[in-house]
Amino acid sequence: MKTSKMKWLWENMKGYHVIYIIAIFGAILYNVLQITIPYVTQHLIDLFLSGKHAAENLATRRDLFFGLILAMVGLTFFRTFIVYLDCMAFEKVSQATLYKIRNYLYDKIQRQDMKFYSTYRTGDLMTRLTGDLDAVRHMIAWVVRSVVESLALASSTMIYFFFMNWKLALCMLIIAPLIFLIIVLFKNNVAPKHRLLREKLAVLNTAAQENISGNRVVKAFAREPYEIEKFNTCNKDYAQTNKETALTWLNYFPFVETLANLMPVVLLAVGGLFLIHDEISMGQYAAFSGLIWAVANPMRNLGNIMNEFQRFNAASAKVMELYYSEPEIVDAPDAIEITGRLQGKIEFRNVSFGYEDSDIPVLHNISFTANPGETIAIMGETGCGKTSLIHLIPRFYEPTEGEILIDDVDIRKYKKHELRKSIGLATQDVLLYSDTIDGNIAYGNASLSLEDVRKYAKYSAADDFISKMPEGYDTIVGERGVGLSGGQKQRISLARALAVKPSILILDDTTSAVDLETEKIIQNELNCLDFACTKLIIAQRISSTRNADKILVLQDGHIIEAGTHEELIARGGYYHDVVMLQTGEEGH
Ligand code: DGT
Ligand code: MG
Repeated sequence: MKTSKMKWLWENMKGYHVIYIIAIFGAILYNVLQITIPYVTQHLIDLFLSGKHAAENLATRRDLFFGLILAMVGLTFFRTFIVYLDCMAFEKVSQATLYKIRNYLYDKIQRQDMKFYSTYRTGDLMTRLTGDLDAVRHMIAWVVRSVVESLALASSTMIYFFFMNWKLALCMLIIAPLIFLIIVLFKNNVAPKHRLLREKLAVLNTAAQENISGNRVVKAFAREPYEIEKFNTCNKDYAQTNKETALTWLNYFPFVETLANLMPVVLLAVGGLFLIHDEISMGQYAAFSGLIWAVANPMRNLGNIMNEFQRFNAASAKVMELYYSEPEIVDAPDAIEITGRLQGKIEFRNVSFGYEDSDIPVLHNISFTANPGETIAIMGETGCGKTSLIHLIPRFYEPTEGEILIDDVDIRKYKKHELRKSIGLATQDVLLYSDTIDGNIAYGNASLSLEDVRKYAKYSAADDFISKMPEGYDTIVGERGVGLSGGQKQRISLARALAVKPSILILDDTTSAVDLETEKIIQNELNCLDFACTKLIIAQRISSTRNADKILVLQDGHIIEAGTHEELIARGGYYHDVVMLQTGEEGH
């Protein structure tokens, strides 16, 4: 990562730089104001209480006496007011930055390739969007402010001390280097712990997320006790790491505390001697003593600040990784717009493919052509590469060799977004959103009227069962389509794919869970759609492939047979055997 974390943060605070700098100056101001009270006190003491002319001054300069007291009260109010405004400013900037980064990250995630989603686990991504980002916000709102406060308070006090008596001030500073040394040692020790803690949180979130999404499997296998135990282990692990991280400071704290507590001792010893020798006045001694906390406390606070800083360090590294991640499949600089509707001609030319994270090739030298309006059926045993093949068309993945052309143009030359809009895809693993059925069908085309939604539902033989539901198209389906049968979900997913009026319709085992009767209805409907499209249909049933213009049989990533139903039966190969098997068993 090229950009440093603080620079990255600063860049993301764009639009709020001025207010943030004002807020920082505000923090300096209200801390410097802290020392005005002891300053006034010092004068009060020297002039009116313990000085040589105290009694006389009290009698003759009463207005100054009250003036100084009034100034003290006024300054206190003024300071509180600034503190208030300052807190608001820090909060505002941090929230606004958080909002901006979170939106940006979400956007980034949306635009990633399929590979990204198999690399990052959902729980980890959620941690980045929540806990990690909060640590980043905390940096803006609290850590920076605390550093400024501590520095402003300690340094303005030290300046004041130096002005009163530089020798005494120097004596008090002797302790500072030792405290800094301890803080550096602490930092080196705690930094890896924060990184580990952050990892454990992601593991914990992943465990919770996977378990909640997979609740049906857990219940089906009665694995609740196992899952509870598994989560418990993660939770314990996280709690333990959290405790260890928090307790790290305790190893250093006694030394810092002892050193900080030595300050008043130095003041008492050296300051006392100076007082006896009239090097400082009683008022000055009182000022030293009244302000010693303003040097000691920031030093005590350094541990806390360092802790939070390391938390930010670990979290921001994760956030920035996502922030700067780029999809690998991008538009070419001269990518062409798809102006009208695509004809829908698909051509695979010697396409080979393998997933990056595995060495096993999945597709070998695939070549075929689907002419506009044709139906191509793809068949083959499970794991032979059917889904992988169709995922190359919307450029979810890039072929390792060969090229894919749509309307005689290499798909890499199209704008990715537009290419995908021309394709209607009903995936094998149906996912419906927690929305109404109407909303789910119109997902790719939000401007669709209910009438049109119904039309597409009719094409996919879904209108009947949807209309029978008490709330019809307004029925809200649960997360991932809970509340619907497998076949019902498939039909809604088919309607969704049709609703974008694609030039290319891809159905990945979309009718596998519907009964033969309904499947037949769907096939008839697909033949009389009110728009032209090329169809690629992955199916295992002969009833789905029979009427295709071409059937491709895939085996271990190779096309082993290609032709029409009749041609392939005549060939007596794999397809022939499947036909025999299915018609024999199904009695057709
Ligand atoms: P199906 O749906 O069970 O009938 O099988 P197909 O033909 O759709 O198989 P497909 O294309 O999903 O998988 C082909 C091979 O590729 C199989 O060995 C599993 C592997 N594979 C699938 N998806 C991924 C992936 O995301 N990453 C890796 N590394 N391998 C994958
Ligand atoms: Mg598949």
